[in-house]
Order: sequence, then structure tokens, then C-alpha cells
Amino acid sequence: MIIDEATITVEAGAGGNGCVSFRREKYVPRGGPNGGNGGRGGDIFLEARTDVGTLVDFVYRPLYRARHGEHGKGKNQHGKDAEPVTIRVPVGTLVWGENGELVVDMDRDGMRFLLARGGRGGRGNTTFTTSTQRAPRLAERGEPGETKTLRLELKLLADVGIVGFPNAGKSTLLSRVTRALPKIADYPFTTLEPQLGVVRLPEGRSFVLADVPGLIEGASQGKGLGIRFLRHLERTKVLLHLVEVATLTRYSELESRVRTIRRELQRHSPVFSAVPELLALTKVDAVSRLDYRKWMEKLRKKGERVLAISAVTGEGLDRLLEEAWKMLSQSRREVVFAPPIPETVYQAKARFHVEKGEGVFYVTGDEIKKWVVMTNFNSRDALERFEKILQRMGVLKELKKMGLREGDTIDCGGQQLVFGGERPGGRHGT
Ligand SMILES: Nc1nc2c(ncn2[C@@H]2O[C@H](COP(=O)(O)OP(=O)(O)OP(=O)(O)O)[C@@H](O)[C@H]2O)c(=O)[nH]1
Ligand SMILES: [Mg+2]
Repeated sequence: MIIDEATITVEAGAGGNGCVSFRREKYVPRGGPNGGNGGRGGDIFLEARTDVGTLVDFVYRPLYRARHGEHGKGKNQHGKDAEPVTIRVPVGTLVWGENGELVVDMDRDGMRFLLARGGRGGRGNTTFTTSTQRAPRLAERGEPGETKTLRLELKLLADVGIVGFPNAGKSTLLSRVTRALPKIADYPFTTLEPQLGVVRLPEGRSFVLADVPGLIEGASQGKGLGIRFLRHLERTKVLLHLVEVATLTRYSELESRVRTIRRELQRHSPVFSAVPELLALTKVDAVSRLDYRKWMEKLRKKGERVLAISAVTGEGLDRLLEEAWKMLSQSRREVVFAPPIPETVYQAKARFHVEKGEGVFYVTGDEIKKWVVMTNFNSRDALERFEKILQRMGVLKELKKMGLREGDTIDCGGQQLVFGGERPGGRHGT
């Protein structure tokens, strides 16, 4: 079976750490700061490709990581940025986020999408030099890269999709009008996975034709090969419905076959009722009586579009393809994928959240977490800068309102600090 669903985890690279370093010169006991910045962590991109057919690679390799940026060095040497990682997916891959929201529809060949952003490099101590702080012993750590878990779903993109019972001759037709080489045999369920081919018409016109496994009554309840593969036809603009008439003797049999297929399509998805359909009575080279001509008249009177073909002799094929082309060019179907509404309700995000515990004040939030990771808490200068950040974000103001006093403990995303307490190096802060 074609693999058309997979879950992957992507981890973009973290930025490299900034460097704390000072110039060393002859006769100068302590030169100015010269610590370089860390490099950017590697991004992770998705790229849509027509030469990738399934999502099978992701079943065996569900984790993708980009490298971290290089750390900064002395003499103002910046660390190198890490190379991005590109993940190739088939054209027609939908990417779903953790809350079931549509992240991106990779619907064009060559399309690139930034899936996870690498972290920025930490700044070295050169950057932190100011008129009052000429020898900062302070550098940032690299920012962590984005990490995401995503569900990939493949819905092949074809213009025209062939549907019908097993053995109707769907694959034979595909092999006659395109260069695809599907398996063909005179038993049901020969085709086990969707196949695509390109139909080329005069004057440079072309369209993509898809052949899928045969449907039977009850397919929507899982009979036969079921209808799982029908997702690949959901985005086609025209359906080509094949009915073989070589084994039919009565008009009512024809009608009932057509009805059965339509019902199964409908049960899979209501989108199919909006897709224009062309009926083709096939294997007309092998009929014993020419009743099918009368049947065609009857169907036409009911407003059906119907043609007769033989994939073996080639009878009616040119007309069939021209008719399909005509329907395609008239089709106004916007093949935009309508994502279901995610269940989570998005709220304006507060920059941080504070809570008072037993002698501890808790501060949480993504931004806080980021600064905690990027701060080297063993450095006095870095600690002071961290407190300035808390000040700037309004965290301290909020905590003081809640009764924060000197000597109290503040827990910032797991990192504990004593407010106004001892600093490494013995200086008092805040
Ligand atoms: N006489 C005649 N035989 C045909 C024609 N088209 C297909 N066949 C035969 O019908 C049989 C089934 O053809 P397939 O193309 O494998 O049928 P299918 O609809 O793809 O079948 P599944 O993949 O099982 O759903 C094969 O033996 C073909 O040679 C036709 O136009 N005339
Ligand atoms: Mg087939």
C-alpha cells in the first residue's frame, strides 16, 4: 500500500554560544573584550518534489535534526552558521500541526517552506561593551532551535481521476494514454496503490491522470481495498467513471453499477458531489450485442455525459481525452484544501505568567524560558543582565506587587535566583 501518512519530529539547530574573551597584548595587562558571537543554528526546510512518490521514507526515519551553530571565539571570531537541512516530500503533502491545524499545503513542485527555525547565535562580550561597562564578563548562550512534531498527509494532485469496479480496465486505459506502466491483469484488485500518468494532447496541452484501486459495494465499510486511497482523488477536478459493458446484458445492471460507485464515493466524502463526472462505457470491442448504444442514448437523455471506448483497439480514446480536457478547462473547482477548524481557541498571549508559592515566586512563559537558556548564570554580569531583562519585561514590577522582598526566591522556568542576594563575585544586585 502507498504510504500516505507519517508523523515526524524536526529539531532545528541551536545557536552557538557567544564568547567571553579579552585581548592579550605585550605590556598591556588586560586588553579590551574581543569575544565573538555564536553562529546561527541550522533551519529545517520542506521541499515539494514530483520525483518523490510516497511518505515511506518518514516511517523509517521520523526524526530530523539540524546542526548547532558554532560557538564564538576570541579575537572577535564569530562562529559559523550551521547548514540548513532540507526534507523532500511529494507534491500534494499536507502538513498538520500538533493542534490539528494546517501548517502548509505543499502543492507546487519545487516549493520550499521553513518548517523550523534555527536559534540565533549568542552575542559575545564585545557586543556588551558600553561606556560604563568596558570589560563585560558577559556573553549570551545560543538560542535553542524550534522543535516541532508534525503529521504529514499525502493527497496526490491529479487533474482527472479514474474510478470504477475492479477489472473495469482502469489501469489499461492509463497505460494506453500515458507513459505510465501500471500492472494489468484479468483478476480484481490488481492495482494496490494509486498511479499517476501525464496525458499529452496536441498544441502542448497536458493533464495528470490518476488510476486508483477498484471500488466495490461496501468499500466505504472497508470491503475490498476499502476507500482509504480515495483521499488521492479528493482534489481532482474531473472524475472519469469507467464501466465495462462486455459482461453486461441489461440496462438495469449498468445503472446499478454506476449507482454503487457513486454511493461509495459519496460515503467517503461529500466533496465528490461537486466534481464533474464523465462516464465511459469500456471494452466495447468485446461486447456480443450492441445494446450499449441504446443505453448511451438513455443515459444522455437523463443528462449524463457518456462516451464509449475500447482501451484495446483504441476506439473512442481521442474523443475521451478531448472531452476530459474540455471539462477540465471549464472546471471552476477551486482545489483549495479546506482545513477543519482547530479545536483550540487562541488567546492573546501574555509575555509571562507569575504565581506565588511557599516562599517562592514562579515566573513562566516562552520568552522567559528562552532568556534562561541563553544566560550563563555563573557569570555575575550575565546575572545582572538577566535581572535587567526581568525589569524591562515588567516581571519585577508584577512580583513586587505580589509582595516580593529581598532574599525571596524567584523561580524562572526552573532556574532559581535569590532576589537581591549574593552574586558570584560577591557583588549585590538590583
Ligand atoms: N477486451 C477488452 N479488454 C480490456 C479492455 N480494457 C481492459 N481490458 C482487460 O481487462 C482486464 C482488467 O484490466 P485492468 O486494467 O487491470 O483493470 P483495472 O480496472 O485496473 O482493475 P483493478 O486494478 O483490479 O481495479 C485485463 O485483462 C485487460 O486486458 C478493453 O477495452 N477491451
Ligand atoms: Mg488496475
